[in-house]
Amino acid sequence: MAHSVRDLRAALIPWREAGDTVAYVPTMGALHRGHITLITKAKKMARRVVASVFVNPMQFAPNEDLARYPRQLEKDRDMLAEAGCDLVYAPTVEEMYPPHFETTIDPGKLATVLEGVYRPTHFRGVATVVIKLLLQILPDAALFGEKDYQQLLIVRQIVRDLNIPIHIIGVPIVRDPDGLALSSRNTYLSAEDRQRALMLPKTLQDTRDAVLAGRDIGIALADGMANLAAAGFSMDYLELADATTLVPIRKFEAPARLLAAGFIGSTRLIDNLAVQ
Ligand code: PAJ
Repeated sequence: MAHSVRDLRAALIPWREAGDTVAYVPTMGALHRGHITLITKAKKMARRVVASVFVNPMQFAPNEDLARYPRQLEKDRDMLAEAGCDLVYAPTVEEMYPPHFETTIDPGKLATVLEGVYRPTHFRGVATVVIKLLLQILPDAALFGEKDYQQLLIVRQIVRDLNIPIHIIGVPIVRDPDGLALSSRNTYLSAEDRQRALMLPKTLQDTRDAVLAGRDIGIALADGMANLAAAGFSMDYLELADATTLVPIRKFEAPARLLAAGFIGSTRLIDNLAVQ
């Protein structure tokens, strides 16, 4: 396990000298089967796999769950080793943000819609840490889950805009058998709240089916919002958007994406689904 840029680069040098390809999976730890799926996919793509575990303070707003975000580095390390990860990079906050740190990445338009409306500083924090991590590791490819669909699009945008020579690979959402998308934040849910949370994936499916059946999009979304509210959700949004620009659409055209975010109690959940 490396905790500094220096140790990280020392571990990478012999692999690069041997001509090994490197795939990279950034995480905030508290790993579950969704993260492990990214590792397994990375392992199939490259000779070496690096994962990072870093709970990035810059992407949490002051009122968010930074302090209570689950931390279990030992367990994460064991899970990563088991999945075939060759190196875990777990930098300290001081290593990533030393005194006098100033530079941040502004991802532009994509960061201002959907999540960006409710978490206006979030993607600046994500973008800054992801670009730092990519440049520290310089992998051939980096893998991101579609669970954070807007994040994936933003990373693609920045890598393209800044000519960063790394392939960005999107991986489909991994769900529990009952449909709930796996998330480190699911551990906050009581058994009862977890049951109510199932309305989120169900509503996405129902709304997708309604849209594909030709129902008016505004009405389908309003019905979905009503069902989620009835199940106990306090919703931030349920939106149908163009799958690449995230501009809301009211006349169906594929490829589109349904995206939703809302609270069950104090736990904020996000999910999304392709509509095509
Ligand atoms: P984290 O929430 O730990 O997620 C790490 C990666 O795992 C992300 O690419 C995320 O989309 C993916 N992931 C999480 N749950 C998933 C699921 N159920 N199915 C498929 N993929 C899933 O996303 C972050 O961390 C951070 O913002 C980070 C990119 C590490 C920057 O700090």
